[in-house]
Amino acid sequence: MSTRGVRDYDEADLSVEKPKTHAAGPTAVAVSMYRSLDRMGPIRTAKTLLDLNQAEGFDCMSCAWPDPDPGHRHTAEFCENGAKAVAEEADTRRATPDFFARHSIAELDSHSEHWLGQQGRITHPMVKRPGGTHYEEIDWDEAFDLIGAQLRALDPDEAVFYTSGRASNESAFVYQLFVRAYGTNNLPDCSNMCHESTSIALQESIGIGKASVTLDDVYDAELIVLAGQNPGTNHPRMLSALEKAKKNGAKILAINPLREAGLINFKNPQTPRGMIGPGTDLEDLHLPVRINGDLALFQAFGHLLLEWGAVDHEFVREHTTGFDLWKQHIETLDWAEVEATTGLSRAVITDAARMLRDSSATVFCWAMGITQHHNAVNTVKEITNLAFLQGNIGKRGAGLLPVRGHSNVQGDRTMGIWERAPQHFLDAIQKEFGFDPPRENGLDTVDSIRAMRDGKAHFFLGLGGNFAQAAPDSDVTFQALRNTKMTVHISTKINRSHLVCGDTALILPTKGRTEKDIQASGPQWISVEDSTCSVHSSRGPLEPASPYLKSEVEILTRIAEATIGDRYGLDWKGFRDDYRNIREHISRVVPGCAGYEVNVRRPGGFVLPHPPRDSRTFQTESGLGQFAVSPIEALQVPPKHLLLQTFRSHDQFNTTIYGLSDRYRGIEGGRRVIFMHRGDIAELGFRDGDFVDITTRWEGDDRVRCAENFRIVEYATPKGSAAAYYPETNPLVPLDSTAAESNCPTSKGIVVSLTPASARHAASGDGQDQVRSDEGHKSHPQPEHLS
Ligand SMILES: Nc1nc2c(c(=O)[nH]1)N[C@H]1C(S)=C(S)[C@@H](COP(=O)(O)OP(=O)(O)OC[C@H]3O[C@@H](n4cnc5c(=O)[nH]c(N)nc54)[C@H](O)[C@@H]3O)O[C@H]1N2
Ligand SMILES: Nc1nc2c(c(=O)[nH]1)N[C@H]1C(S)=C(S)[C@@H](COP(=O)(O)OP(=O)(O)OC[C@H]3O[C@@H](n4cnc5c(=O)[nH]c(N)nc54)[C@H](O)[C@@H]3O)O[C@H]1N2
Ligand SMILES: [Mo]
Repeated sequence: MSTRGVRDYDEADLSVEKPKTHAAGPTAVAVSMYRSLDRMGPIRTAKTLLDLNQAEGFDCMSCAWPDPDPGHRHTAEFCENGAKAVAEEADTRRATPDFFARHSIAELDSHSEHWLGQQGRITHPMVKRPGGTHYEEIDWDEAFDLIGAQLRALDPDEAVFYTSGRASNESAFVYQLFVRAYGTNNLPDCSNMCHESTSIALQESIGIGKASVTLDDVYDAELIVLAGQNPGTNHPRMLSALEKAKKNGAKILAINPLREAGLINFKNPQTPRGMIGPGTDLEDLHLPVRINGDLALFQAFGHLLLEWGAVDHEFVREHTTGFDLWKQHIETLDWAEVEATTGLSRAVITDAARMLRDSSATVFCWAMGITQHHNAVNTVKEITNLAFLQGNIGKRGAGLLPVRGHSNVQGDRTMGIWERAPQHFLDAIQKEFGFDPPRENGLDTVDSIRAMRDGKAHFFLGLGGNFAQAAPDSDVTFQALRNTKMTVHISTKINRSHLVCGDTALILPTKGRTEKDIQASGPQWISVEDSTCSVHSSRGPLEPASPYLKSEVEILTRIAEATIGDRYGLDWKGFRDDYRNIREHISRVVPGCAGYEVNVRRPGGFVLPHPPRDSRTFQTESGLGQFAVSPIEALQVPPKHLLLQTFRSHDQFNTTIYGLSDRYRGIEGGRRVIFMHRGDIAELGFRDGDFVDITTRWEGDDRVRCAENFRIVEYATPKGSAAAYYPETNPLVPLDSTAAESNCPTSKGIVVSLTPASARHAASGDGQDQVRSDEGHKSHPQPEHLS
């Protein structure tokens, strides 16, 4: 049995309390300040936090939630988790060549992701040579030469170029240009594991894969639907927007297996009411949907709205196609199937549908609870059907709002980081640079893993991110990466991906968004796009963590020079010397970016065009909004099995584990927990507090996937629906279990069974490197392979 148990705490330190019924408030401020001062000290704390999300400051790297207009920002325009993200990057600790000399790669690999991140910022470029046991310092020039030589020895389609959504527009544009000039479209990104289902669905139904609202629409909405999203933790600044909407009279409908604290009540730290008063109640109705019940639920809403005649006939007639077919399908709805799939009664579904009926301006928000399922693309299309039905597109206070994850994941796509970039984008590249980029689709994340596993790709470059730990099926992904000739990571801090290496492995340390970037022509700034298509500039206030760091643009252009030299006359030096040269090309290649340099420098930036939002026009095949018909598909769960969703705690950013406090859900001092319904615990013969191993049941292959030693926590989740944290549970997500059409891993819908833990209280470490968790507990690093 192959398992991997990343443990960074001692079970004895894990405590479970009652979940909270409000988010933010004084505790959030205290935690922000404590973490910031602890990691950065007082001067850097003041320098960074006062600059964060200000018009002339830097963009928060935590999430992609939009900023208010420049005139309406607070002195402290950030949230607890934004402060933690800044503290994590502006960390004063350093992982120097000396550190790497003291710790072999195997030893580092025995530590948890939390511990790795605590070692501080990487200061020098590092290499692991073939057969080597340690990373050693390498000269930048030699590093670029090694990469260039390796890439020139390969067929371009044998190389994989990954991007994590923190990269700026400038680095993303340069990166995709290099990769295409080199000769491949193998540009997988984190979006492939995230909102890909949204992009595919919206592209088909409204002709553009992005949100159709502005922040003002959220403020003006009469109803806000929050489906499969936990804003209190993952988009905390969204709570201020929801509060404002509530003050303006909006209602909130939350659709989530869990009653997340951030959906219940918000204590806004910017207001006295939030600091010492009762806060603002947010949700008006919470539907504790069974995992993956959303498609059936949205169809039931459609059914009731049709029955009640709550239809914007003019919008449907003028702007959409496919209504009649959809209507026929929806009218035959089987309520018994809906109730079984959603775990909700017809009565409560009807209450929720009334909220839709009574609203003339609804904003639909969603995130990973919707997109990471087998039927995710269809679910997003069903949300869009509902928006069409009531004309909630291109109308004030209404629209579709897929809430993006990484702070610039949307911008990276706009700049061409896409393994299936549209032909018109490739045409524009050809026209601008005079070479014909490859036209066939490249590999996405899952296909890249398959290609490396099968010996068809031999090179992996990661522009940020933590591919090894973020991708599904950890054992398969690790093996795939280890199969390669070379892995290269452009990173700020040590993570698992540096330890799961190819024959040669390179770590290229880069400047983060908090840091100054000075090039030949002087200080540079970069630009990013948020969830609502708003593009603006960002400049860091701090001195870089080490004098040896290079910016992402510098690193990428040097790799390009070392690989393809001046092929096609591309002026890589000009790009890095002055980022204005990059933006000039962006202004001619990327749709909607004419005048980019000027527009993006305006305070608050500019908003990219969005035809459905701006003029109710749809660049779909039919030129109209496309109603879609989808069969209800329910995940089949055999007796004695559960559906497991893998989600985020309040103290992490994806694979970066800030600390061990999932405060809102009452978990402190540990992460290996599985949240379960009381009835399931009893029926499976366990008790709250028992330790279990989790095993995946999947028909796609006969591989046994197991994650060991999780403590059962009784929790208010629908019967049959369980939850545990990512990335500890990634070994359980089968590589080939992906969403139809989008190929996004089904991280929110895994069928699992539980057995009593086999490795309970395994050896408690070597005693040398005690990890200090943020709550002051002592915990011990433990071997990851517990067998
Ligand atoms: N602090 C912080 N901020 C972040 C991140 C982070 O890790 N930390 N990550 C960033 C990234 S990349 C992303 S993509 C976003 C993620 O933001 P979210 O999508 O909010 O993240 P998850 O924790 O995956 O939470 C998904 C929510 O969906 C619910 N859910 C699970 N399954 C279902 C289902 O079948 N139906 C419904 N209706 N709900 C379901 C879960 O209970 C949970 O509340 O956040 C971004 N912002
Ligand atoms: N089971 C399960 N798996 C999931 C998910 C889930 O919900 N469940 N969610 C999926 C989602 S939504 C996403 S987006 C992916 C996330 O996948 P990734 O984006 O690959 O992962 P992150 O953890 O965000 O990447 C963190 C690393 O980025 C590097 N980094 C930080 N700042 C910078 C910078 O400024 N520049 C550079 N170059 N590097 C930097 C640091 O070295 C850090 O270790 O994971 C996916 N995987
Ligand atoms: Mo994401």
